[in-house]
Amino acid sequence: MSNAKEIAKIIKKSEKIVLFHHVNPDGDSLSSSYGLMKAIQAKFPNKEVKWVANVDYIKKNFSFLINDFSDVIEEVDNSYTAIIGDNAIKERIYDYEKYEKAGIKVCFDHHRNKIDFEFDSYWQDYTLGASSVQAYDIASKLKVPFNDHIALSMIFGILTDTFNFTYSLNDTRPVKAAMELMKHIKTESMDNMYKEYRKRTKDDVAFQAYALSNFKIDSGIAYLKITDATQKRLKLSTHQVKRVNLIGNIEGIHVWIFFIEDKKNNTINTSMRSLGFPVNEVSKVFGGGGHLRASGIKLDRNWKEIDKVILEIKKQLKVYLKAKKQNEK
Ligand SMILES: [Mn+2]
Repeated sequence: MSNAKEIAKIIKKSEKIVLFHHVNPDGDSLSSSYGLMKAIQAKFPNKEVKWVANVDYIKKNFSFLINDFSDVIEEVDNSYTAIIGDNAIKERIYDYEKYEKAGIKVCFDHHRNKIDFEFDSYWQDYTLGASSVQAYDIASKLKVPFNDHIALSMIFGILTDTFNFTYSLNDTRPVKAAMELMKHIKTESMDNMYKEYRKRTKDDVAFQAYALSNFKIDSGIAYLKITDATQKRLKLSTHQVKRVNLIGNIEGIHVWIFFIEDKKNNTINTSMRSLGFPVNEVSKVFGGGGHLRASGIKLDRNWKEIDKVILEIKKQLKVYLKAKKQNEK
């Protein structure tokens, strides 16, 4: 198993480096790719440090943070060292065909899944709330001269993946990394980032109203089915409706789920959250993955499939609650 020091060493030795993000990048994926790229560039201005990126997607969703795409490249060959963070699944790399061509392959990730592609260096730490903390560790091993933009680009993933530290619980590492980065961030930049990131459209609010009035409760499980027709009616994309925590943390509820129909890909995308019940164990049964308290599955597009998931949760929840009760005695 690799670590920040080893990855920093590889970066030092490489003259050409290319960063990758995962499919549909979130804040953590962007901090682990774009943020780390900016950090490496600042430290090594003579190295060629590039990015493979889904420009349209990022422009559409993260223009408040990223609007310079001059480092995006279309071709990768074996003269490059490729780095992917926040993901160790081949299928989820944007895009794996290019990653595969690199001469040296580096991966750092905070998911529980085992890596499923060839690599030269792999650092997995699933106890961390965000891969951006790993990216920060690598950058600090390299003694990067942080500035406002680099620090903001790296803290973004820490704040979003830990939900402002509520998911990282008493782990001091995300807080420490954020503290160090924050020293370089201007108040206006932080303010603007939060304002933009938390912005809700009227359509978002309409969806929230829908979600809160239509979710179902069954034996300690709260869930909402979001059909393609509903998404069309509420003018939302499958990506925008991924706000499962809208129905989270309700008293007496152990698991909360969104079942989102994705007509284009012929799937029902399932997002599960919990307060400690290992939802990733349920995901595994259906070929999904993720974290203990946050996990997902891609089901076939047949609403009967969701009954199977609910049934499996009921089965596992019974065992979990029984064990928990015994522990409390
Ligand atoms: Mn992440």
